[in-house]
Amino acid sequence: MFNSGTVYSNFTPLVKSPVIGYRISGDDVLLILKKLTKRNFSKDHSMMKLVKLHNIDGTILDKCSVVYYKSPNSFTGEDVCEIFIHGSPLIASQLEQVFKDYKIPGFRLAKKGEFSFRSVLHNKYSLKQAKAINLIINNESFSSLEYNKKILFEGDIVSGLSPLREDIVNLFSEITASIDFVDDEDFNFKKIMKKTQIFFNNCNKLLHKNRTKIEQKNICKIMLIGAVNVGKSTLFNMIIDKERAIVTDIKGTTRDILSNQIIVDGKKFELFDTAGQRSKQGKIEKFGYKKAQKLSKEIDHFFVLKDKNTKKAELNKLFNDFNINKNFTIIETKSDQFNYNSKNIKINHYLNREELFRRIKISSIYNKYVNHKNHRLEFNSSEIEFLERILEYKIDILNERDILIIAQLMRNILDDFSYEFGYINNEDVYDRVFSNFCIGK
Ligand SMILES: Nc1nc2c(ncn2[C@@H]2O[C@H](COP(=O)(O)OP(=O)(O)OP(=O)(O)O)[C@@H](O)[C@H]2O)c(=O)[nH]1
Ligand SMILES: [Mg+2]
Repeated sequence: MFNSGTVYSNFTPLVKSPVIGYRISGDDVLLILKKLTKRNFSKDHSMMKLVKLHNIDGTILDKCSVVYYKSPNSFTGEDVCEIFIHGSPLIASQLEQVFKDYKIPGFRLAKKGEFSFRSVLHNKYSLKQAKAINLIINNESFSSLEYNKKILFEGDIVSGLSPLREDIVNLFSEITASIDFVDDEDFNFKKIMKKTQIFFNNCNKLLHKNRTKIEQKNICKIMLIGAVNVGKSTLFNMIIDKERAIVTDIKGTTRDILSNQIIVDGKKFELFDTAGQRSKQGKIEKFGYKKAQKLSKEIDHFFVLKDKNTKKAELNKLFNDFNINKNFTIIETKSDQFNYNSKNIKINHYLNREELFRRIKISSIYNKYVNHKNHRLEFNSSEIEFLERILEYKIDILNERDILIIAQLMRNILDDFSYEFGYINNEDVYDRVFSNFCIGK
């Protein structure tokens, strides 16, 4: 899957930002650093240096921080350097051009997960820990984040699969030891099968307990609806803290659904901005409004926005169109402009985010729909899939009468455990694992 050679990749996105980071790993790191900075780095292990990077023609490419990690004290176990250029995608492309211009044999862009793969190869991390790194980045919930951090920081031993692996090793030893005594009076087939059954039952129990915990809902979906021009997109942008939706005083500005996820006080939300409702919707607007209606089944809570111009009939139509029952909050907008004398929540676009969240009670809305208890997990999602695969052996083994075949099937399970933990190197397994990573990790 991966070849040797020195590899590089950006490890931050290539977008305008304060910094863009590049990582290089392999034997040629010092050579590359020398060419780039025109200075010697061999004694400067792990010190962050402010240096000038040079183009091939000697002109300055950037002035930035560089860290050099001397093998084996690096993430990959190889010589590594990290370069923090100014966050311009153009500088990044110039840097990559310089890398290409060096024409150093084997110096190339890293593949997905190649840095993590190398760290496994050089025993810096186990395969399970490398998988945990990927899951930490892609985590959906705080409970799985905590579980994966535990594996990464404390090692394979804390994985819920470790005790199960020990059970299968013991069971397998007992079965293979008994093979020679099949014809003896002492041979107790029933006893072995009983233990096998207990093993599978235990796997099953753990699987179900943890699967329900992992699948538990951890996001609250809120949709903003209301008449055109009422201020839905303004509120949407305020909540997500980005100028994502276009805001204008033209009625019918938003035509398609926009969605954005945010985390507020550790609580995850998905917000939906929608096309406004009005009697004379344009073709695209109507399409967008219908699309929002279709999505409404998946929505937990609606913010129904109104202002002084909103008619009762318009509100009724919204409640009908979106099939709203008790899951809504009426929000009166533009309170800087209009005087309201209702008990409804009132907002305006001058509020700061903290005050806005307090008024719209975003945190208690979350608690209403999501069980926000942090569960302690014994498995991560990839281990759950693994357990499901192991349980596929159950029926075949428990229905089998030939101890030799049972032993062979048990051997397969044991091998699967070893692949899962990376005790047996297998290119297919590595391929599967690291192809899920992002480039640069
Ligand atoms: N004075 C005042 N104007 C606001 C406030 N909120 C929004 N507006 C203005 O109202 C107009 C419409 O705002 P939008 O957020 O685009 O409204 P919308 O509901 O998304 O509109 P459509 O997408 O057309 O349905 C814009 O000119 C906003 O600047 C507010 O709190 N006070
Ligand atoms: Mg809008």
